[in-house]
Amino acid sequence: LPLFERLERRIVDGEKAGLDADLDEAMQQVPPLQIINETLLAGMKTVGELFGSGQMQLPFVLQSAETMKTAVAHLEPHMESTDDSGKGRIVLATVKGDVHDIGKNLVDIILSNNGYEVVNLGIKQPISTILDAAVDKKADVIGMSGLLVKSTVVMKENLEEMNTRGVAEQFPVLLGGAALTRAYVEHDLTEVYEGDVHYARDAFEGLRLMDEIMT
Ligand code: B1M
Repeated sequence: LPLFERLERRIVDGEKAGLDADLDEAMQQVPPLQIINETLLAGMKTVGELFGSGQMQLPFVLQSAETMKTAVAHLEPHMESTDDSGKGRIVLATVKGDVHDIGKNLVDIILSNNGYEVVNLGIKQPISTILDAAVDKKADVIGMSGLLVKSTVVMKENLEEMNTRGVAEQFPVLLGGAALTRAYVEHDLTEVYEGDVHYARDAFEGLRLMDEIMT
């Protein structure tokens, strides 16, 4: 297979052997972020489709996810980044009950490389932990990620909890993840939350929204 097709295939097959060499070769041709966006994410999309249609079993999905993480870790040091981290601070987490973190970690990388300080709390985080960290670290924004349909409900509950605690004015919220839709966030959740809530389709929209919120 040609290089970029081979790389995409490696994600689908969860094949780490030879991955680094292929990534190094790819970086001779295009920037690391483009490899992620155009090649590796295409592989993850296929994995999602195969899993969704019952053609791929969970352990293999996990292998693909691990391969994706290895690839991103290999590319990350080669990405362009600004030196400072003074544009603002975001506390970032995958919500309670949800283990998906590849997208969240991409958001972390993109924001960190573009002047933001990211406090990444990891996966399955209850709102109490997220809020404790946001207060403790004096966060400007709270970012929540979730890929399960049930996570969209958890996000709604989290926003209600923030209303109850009276911190909605203090914390604008950035939401992302495959199960969310723009309409759900910008219509339904905007009605729920007493502060500002924003939907990011991908990590780059996340960055654009952070820039907007912080100005
Ligand atoms: Co799961 N999984 N999974 N899974 N998994 C999905 C989400 C699913 C859609 C697959 C399918 O059925 N087609 C489905 C959900 C269905 C639903 O809810 N209706 C599903 C399921 C069912 C499950 C389990 C329940 C399976 C089981 O146990 N029977 C289980 C859930 C466990 C749990 O969470 N409690 C499970 C487990 C797993 C693995 C562990 C095997 C693995 C995750 C490994 C990991 O993340 N460390 C996994 C994977 C890999 C997937 C798919 C195939 C790929 C997800 C991914 O990483 N995509 C996924 C299929 C799909 O999404 N269509 C699927 C790439 C990633 C870059 O995209 O995270 O969307 P994404 O991030 C994007 C944007 O959404 C955005 O930016 C990123 C791109 O720039 N974004 C943000 C994300 N967060 C953001 C936050 C922001 C801003 C932007 O600001 C804060």
